[in-house]
Amino acid sequence: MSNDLFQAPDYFNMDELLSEEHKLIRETAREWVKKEISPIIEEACQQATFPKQILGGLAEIGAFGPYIPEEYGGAGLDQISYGLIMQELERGDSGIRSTASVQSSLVMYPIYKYGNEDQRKKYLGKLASGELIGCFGLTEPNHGSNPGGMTTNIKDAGDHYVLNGAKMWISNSPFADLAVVWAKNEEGRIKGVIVERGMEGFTTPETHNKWSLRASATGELVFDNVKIPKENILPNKDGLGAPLGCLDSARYGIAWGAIGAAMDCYDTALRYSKERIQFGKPIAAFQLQQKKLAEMITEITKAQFITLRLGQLKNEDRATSAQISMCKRNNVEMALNITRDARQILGGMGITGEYSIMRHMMNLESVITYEGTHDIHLLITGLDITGENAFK
Ligand code: TGC
Ligand code: FAD
Repeated sequence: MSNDLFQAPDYFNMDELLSEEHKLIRETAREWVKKEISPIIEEACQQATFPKQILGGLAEIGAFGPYIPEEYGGAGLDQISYGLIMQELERGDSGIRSTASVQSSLVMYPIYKYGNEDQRKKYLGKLASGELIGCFGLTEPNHGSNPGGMTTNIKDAGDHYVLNGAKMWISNSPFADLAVVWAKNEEGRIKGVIVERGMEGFTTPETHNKWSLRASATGELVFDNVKIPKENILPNKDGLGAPLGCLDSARYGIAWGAIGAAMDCYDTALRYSKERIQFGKPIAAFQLQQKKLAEMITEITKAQFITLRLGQLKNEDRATSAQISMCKRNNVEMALNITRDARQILGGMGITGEYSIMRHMMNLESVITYEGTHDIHLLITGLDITGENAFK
């Protein structure tokens, strides 16, 4: 993938609906991905290592907290700009987008939204610059889709709290400087807790042998009587709605990101189909391959438009959680289907690391599960349209 020839499809001239600023931001991210991600990503995935050297670059292109106000170190951009950055990063690799999603929507967002002024000042600038990297601990070994059942807990010990429990499947945990962790207090209310690396009793073992998101570090968060200063509790919101509010923001970014992965696979397959000759013709000339390509661009185009509309609604603070769920669900499935068809168009070459398709396919198997599984998002839509809760 060192020779990155990517050309973004825009079949319905969506660019005409974007501002000059949006296009500039997207171009900056696109060029950065071509220069800094494409040449290294295959090796990073094969080695299953997160390329930490890119963290400074991610900060420079504004990928950490794009929509966080400038006074706190963010880029002060709108939601569509945020989405376009996520699209370009995931065009490179879902693991790179994951790192930026977690930092922005799952660490900076809760500190900005639910934290006090001291917490904002202490952490947000350093998170925006990449000096600090964060992670988000919601999922537990026995509570994935049902985070409300969590058992991680804090107990009031006078001048501090004591945190016990464990989180699992946490992106960035093995190297994060801090974790925004969700834990129940003695009244059973869910609170946000900022846990810093180095606190006694806090460890972050890495999860190995993943076949997916290999360029993203995943691990656990283990709390064994960790002493938490009272000023590390996020004071301005509690209950399950607090972490779920963060997920709305991250799921929205993922909806854009999945389009990036799909665009990369479509572009690769289209180019390959024009160059690969079988039976004396480019395979692009055969109807069966055209069907795949035509359906891919149709699905990408539909996804681009619901996602742009979602971004407009989000800019106006009118996007509902259910709309975000529908968009995340639709786009990730769309992208995964495209990876499978694109892989077939490349024949045997499609399984090699010479091309990005198989890597995107494997990554998207996590993306369709994290931030709410495909089933959970369907049930959210079901609940929204019928009023009937089919979760429990
Ligand atoms: P339920 O009773 O429906 O709701 C509890 C409270 O939360 C409120 N709420 C929301 N608030 C904001 N945004 C949303 N999307 C919300 N959905 C619900 C709700 O109004 C209620 O508020 P209140 O004030 O009445 O208490 O909760 P439930 O226990 O029935 O669960 C509902 C369900 C299943 C939809 C939810 O728990 C869920 O979404 N489960 C999926 C879990 C999940 O998505 N985990 C993701 C972990 S983080 C991650 O995967 C990061 S990957 C990052 C990367 O690498 O990119
Ligand atoms: P389960 O909840 O056990 O679900 C198993 C199956 O049962 C799924 O198919 C699900 O759809 C289905 N199911 C569950 N409940 C119902 C129901 N009511 N009705 C019908 N079907 C149901 N979490 C974090 O907190 N922070 C992170 O940074 C993070 N990063 C991740 C990175 C990776 C690579 C992965 C794989 C996961 C990550 N997660 C993270 C965890 C992720 O959010 C969970 O894996 C996800 O929410 C699903 O939980 P689970 O794996 O426990 O599956």
